[in-house]
Amino acid sequence: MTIHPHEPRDGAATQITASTCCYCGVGCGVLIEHDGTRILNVTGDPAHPANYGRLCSKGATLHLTGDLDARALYPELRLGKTLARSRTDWDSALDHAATVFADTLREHGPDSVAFYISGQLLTEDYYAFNKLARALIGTNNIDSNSRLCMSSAVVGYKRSLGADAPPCSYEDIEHAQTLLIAGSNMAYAHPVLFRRLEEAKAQRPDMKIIVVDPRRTDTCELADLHLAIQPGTDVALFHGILHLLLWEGWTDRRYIDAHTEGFDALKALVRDYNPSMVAELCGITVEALTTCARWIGESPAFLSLWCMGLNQSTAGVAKNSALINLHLATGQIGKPGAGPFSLTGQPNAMGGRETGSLSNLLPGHREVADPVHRSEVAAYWGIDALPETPGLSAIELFDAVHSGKIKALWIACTNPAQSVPDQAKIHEALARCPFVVVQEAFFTTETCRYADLLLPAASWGEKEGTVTNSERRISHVRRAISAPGEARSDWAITLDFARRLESRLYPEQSSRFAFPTPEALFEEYKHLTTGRDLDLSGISYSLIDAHGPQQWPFSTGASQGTPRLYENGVFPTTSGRARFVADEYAAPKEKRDARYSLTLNTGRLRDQWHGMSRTGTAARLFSHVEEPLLSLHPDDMRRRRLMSGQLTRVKSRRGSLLVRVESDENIRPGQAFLPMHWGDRFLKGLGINALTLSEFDPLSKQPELKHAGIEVEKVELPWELYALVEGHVQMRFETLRPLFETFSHASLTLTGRDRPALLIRAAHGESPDKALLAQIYNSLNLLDGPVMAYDDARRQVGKRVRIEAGRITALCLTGETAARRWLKSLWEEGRADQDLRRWLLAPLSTPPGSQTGVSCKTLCNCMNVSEAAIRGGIAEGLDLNGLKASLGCGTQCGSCVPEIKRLLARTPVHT
Ligand SMILES: Nc1nc2c(c(=O)[nH]1)N[C@H]1C(S)=C(S)[C@@H](COP(=O)(O)OP(=O)(O)OC[C@H]3O[C@@H](n4cnc5c(=O)[nH]c(N)nc54)[C@H](O)[C@@H]3O)O[C@H]1N2
Ligand SMILES: Nc1nc2c(c(=O)[nH]1)N[C@H]1C(S)=C(S)[C@@H](COP(=O)(O)OP(=O)(O)OC[C@H]3O[C@@H](n4cnc5c(=O)[nH]c(N)nc54)[C@H](O)[C@@H]3O)O[C@H]1N2
Ligand code: SF4
Ligand SMILES: [Mo]
Repeated sequence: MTIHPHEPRDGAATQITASTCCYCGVGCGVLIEHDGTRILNVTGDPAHPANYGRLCSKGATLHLTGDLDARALYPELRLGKTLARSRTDWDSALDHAATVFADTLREHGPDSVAFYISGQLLTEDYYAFNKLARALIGTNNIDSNSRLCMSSAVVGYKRSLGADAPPCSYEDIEHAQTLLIAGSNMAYAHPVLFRRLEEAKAQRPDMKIIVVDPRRTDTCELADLHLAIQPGTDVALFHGILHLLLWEGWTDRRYIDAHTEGFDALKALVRDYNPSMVAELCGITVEALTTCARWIGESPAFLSLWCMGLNQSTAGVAKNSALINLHLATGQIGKPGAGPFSLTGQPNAMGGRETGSLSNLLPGHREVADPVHRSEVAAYWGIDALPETPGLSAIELFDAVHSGKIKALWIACTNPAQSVPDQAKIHEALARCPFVVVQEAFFTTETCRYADLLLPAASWGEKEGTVTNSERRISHVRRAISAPGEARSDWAITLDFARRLESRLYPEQSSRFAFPTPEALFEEYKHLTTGRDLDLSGISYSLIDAHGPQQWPFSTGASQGTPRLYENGVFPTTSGRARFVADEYAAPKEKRDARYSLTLNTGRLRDQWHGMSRTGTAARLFSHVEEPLLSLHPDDMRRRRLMSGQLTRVKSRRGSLLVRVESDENIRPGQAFLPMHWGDRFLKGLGINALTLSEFDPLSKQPELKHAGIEVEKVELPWELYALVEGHVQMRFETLRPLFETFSHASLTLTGRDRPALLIRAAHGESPDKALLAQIYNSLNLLDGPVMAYDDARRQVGKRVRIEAGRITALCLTGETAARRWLKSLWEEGRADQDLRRWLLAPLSTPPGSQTGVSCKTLCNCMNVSEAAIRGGIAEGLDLNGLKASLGCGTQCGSCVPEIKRLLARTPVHT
C-alpha cells in the first residue's frame, strides 16, 4: 500500500501547504497538495527564493515516497537483547527510557550516555536535544552526522574567516565570471542550483567553469576545464594555483595588506609548489594548471563551490583553507559573484551548526572549549555551569560505544549502521550497547535492527519548524498532514523524554522543557544568537510567513536579511582580518600498494538519498540506476579479466563485499567508484561502508570517506537467482530479505513505474536446500495459483512465472539467469505470449532467438524516457532541442539534461 493514491478522499477538499523539500541543502520550497490526510502531489513553490518553482527528480517525486508499509508507526520496546521488540505505548516507552537513562547517569556519570543526531532535523529539534544533553544531563556527548559531512567546512571557515558562515548567495552564480566547482557533483547532489548555473552559462557563455574531480561526472558537462586530479591532491593543486597567481602578479596586494594576515608564511610555503611538481602530483598537465590559474587570476568575479570531495578527507580542513586562501589572495570575497561558497549537503546542516549540534559547539556559533561561551549559555538556561569535558565526535563516539564506555545511546534521524565508515565495528558496537534508542520515521533501516527502543517519528510533510539552507536562508517548514499511526514530531518526543528524565533527576525543579510548540523553542533559541555573527534574533515564524524565507544575519529591528558577508573587508577575528592558512599537502591515509592497488571513491546517485529509507520506497527512483555496481576503468577491468555485469569481491583492510562490476571510462585507471547508498538492506554484506576507513581529519574529525585502498577480484558463484514480484513491495522486502542471508551475494531493489515490483539478484556456490527455495517461491507468490514452472533437478535449473489476467506478475529464474532481461521486458510490456509458454516448457533456459533484451535504464524520470529511446533519437540526427520536442525528455525537472548532452557528445555529428 502507498500513502498517496492520487485521488483525494471522497468529499475531501484538496488543500495546498507551502513547505520545503526534505532532501538537499539547496532548500527548495514545495507546494504540497493534500486532502488533510494524504499527500497527493508536490510542485515547486514559485515564490521560494531558493528554487523559484523548480524541483529536481527527487523533490518532484516526494509524494510517491514514504510507503506506509515501511514507516515506523508505534513505539516498540525490547526487554532483553535476545528478545524481539514488541509494541508499546508512548508513556511506557518514554518512562522506560527515562528510567534507564536516570539509572545509567547515577551509576556511571553524565558521560556514559550519548546522542547521535542528524543534519536532517529541524532547528527546533536540535535545540531541544542540545538543551537536554548539555543542560539537563550535563554531557557534551552530542554529535551529528554532519561530522561526516560539513565539519571540515565549519573548521575551514572559522580558521580562515573567524566564523562558520558561507559568505555568498545563490544569486552570486549569476554574477560569477570564473566558477570553480571542487569535489562537488552538483548536477546530482544540488540539481536545482545546477539548473541555475546552466542558465547562467547559457546567458553568458564566456563565463568560465572549472570542475576539480577525479571522476568525469555529469557536472563536467558544463565545464570549460575539467581537472581530473589524483584523489586527495586538492591542497597541492590550490597551492600550485597560488604559486602561479603570485608569479604572474595576479594577486590583489591592496586587499591582502588591508584585510588579511599571515600571507608571508603562506607565500614561503607555496614557493615549493611549482607547476611541474604540482601537475605531476595531481596527474594533470601544466597547461591545464596554468589555464586554471589564469582564469582565476584574471577574473573580475571568482566564485567557488565545493562539497564532499574536499570535506570528506583526512586533509579536509587543509583543503578548505587552501581554497579560501585563493579568494583572500585575489580579494575575491564580499562582492557580487565572488567568494568561497560551500554547498551544504543536508537540508538543515546549517541549522545544526547554528544551534551547536556538534560535540565541540554550543548554540549561537559558540565553542564548548571557551569558558565565556559556556557561562553565557549556562546563564541563559538558568543553570550554574555547562559541562567542560569535551564531547565525543561521531567516530570517537562509536568507538566509545564499542569499548563499553557509552552505556545508553540515543540515535535520531540518521542511520549509522549504513553511513558511518568501518561498518563491522559499528554493527558490533550497536549490538553490544546496553541500551539503544532509535528515533526514526522508517523502521526498515539497518540501525533500527539494533534499537532496544524504537520511537516512530513524524517525517516530511508531517512536522513543523525551521531549516537553514546553504545560503543562510531560514525557511518555515509547515505541516501538511498528520503523522501516520502514533508517530510524533522529533521536538515533541525529545521534550517529552526530557521532562520525564528531569522529574527523575530533579523532582523539585519546575521544567525547563515546557515548550508547547516548535515556535516557542525557536523563540527561546533565537536570543542565543543576539549580537553574534549569525544574529537571527529578528526572524520569527510570522516574519517568514509575511515576507518569505530570510538570510541571516537578521538582527532585532532589522528590516531585511543579509545576502553577502564581509563586504566591508572586516572579519569576525580578533584582529578583524582574515587569516591565510599555510598547511602542507598531505596524501590520503591509504596509499595504493601491491595488495590494495585501487582507490575507492564513494558518492551520490542522481535519484537516491543516502540509505534510501525514503527514496528506496519509490520504484521509479531505481530506473536510473537499478542495482549496486562498482565502476572501474576498462584497463583495470581487462587486467583482472573482468566483464561488465560480473560479480566481484571487493576487499579493503577492514572488510569485503560482493558486488557486480561495470566498465566506466569516466573513472581514471587505479580508481574505483561505488555509490554511497547501498547498505546491508539492499546489498547483503554490511553495505559499502564495510570497506571505508574511519581515519579522520585531526581538526574537524571528519572521516576520509572518499579514499579507501581496495582490491577487486572475480568470484565464481555458478548458482544464480533472478526474481521479480509485483505489489506489496515493502512487505515482501521484509519477508524476503532475511531468506537471502545465507547466500553469498544478494541485492534487492525495486523496479517498475505504474506497477512497482521487488527485484532480487542473488548468487551462491551451489543450489540452496529445497526447503529454503520453497520458502522463497512462497514469498514470491510462485508456489501455487496460476504459476507455470519448469524444474530440472539434475541441472539445478528452474523457471517459474506467474501469469494473471494475461500478464506476468511474478517470475523467478534459478541456477542460471540468461533469460532475465528478456523476461523482465515481457513483464514490463505486460506480455505473456506463445514464445513465453514455449520457452517455459523447454529444458533450455536461454531466451528464444537472440533476444537477450536491451538495457532499460531510464534517463528522464519525469517523462519516462529510456536511454535506448534517446540513443535512437540521436541516431536519427536529433539534437537536444529535437530530443526534447520529440520525446519530451529533459523538459520537466531537467536532471537528465547533462547525461543527454553526454550521449550527444559521444555520438559523431553527421553532416
Ligand atoms: N541525489 C542526492 N543528492 C544529495 C544527497 C544524496 O544522498 N543524493 N545527499 C546530500 C548530502 S548530505 C551531501 S553531503 C551532498 C554531497 O554532494 P557532493 O559532495 O557533490 O556529492 P558526492 O557524490 O558525495 O561527492 C562529490 C564528488 O567528490 C568527488 N571526489 C572524490 N574524491 C575527491 C578528491 O579527492 N578531490 C576532489 N576535488 N573531488 C573528489 C567525487 O568523485 C564526487 O563526484 O549531496 C546532497 N545531495
Ligand atoms: N561511503 C560514504 N559514506 C557516507 C558518505 C559518502 O559520501 N560516502 N556521506 C556521508 C554524509 S555527507 C552524510 S550526510 C551521511 C548521511 O547518512 P545518514 O544520516 O545515515 O543518512 P539518511 O539515510 O539520510 O538517514 C536519515 C534517517 O532519518 C530518517 N528520517 C527521515 N525523516 C525523519 C524525521 O523527520 N525524523 C526522524 N527521527 N527520522 C527521520 C530516515 O528514514 C533515515 O533513516 O552519510 C555519510 N556516509
Ligand atoms: S535540489 Fe532537489 S533535492 Fe535539493 S532541495 Fe531542491 S528539490 Fe529537493
Ligand atoms: Mo552530507
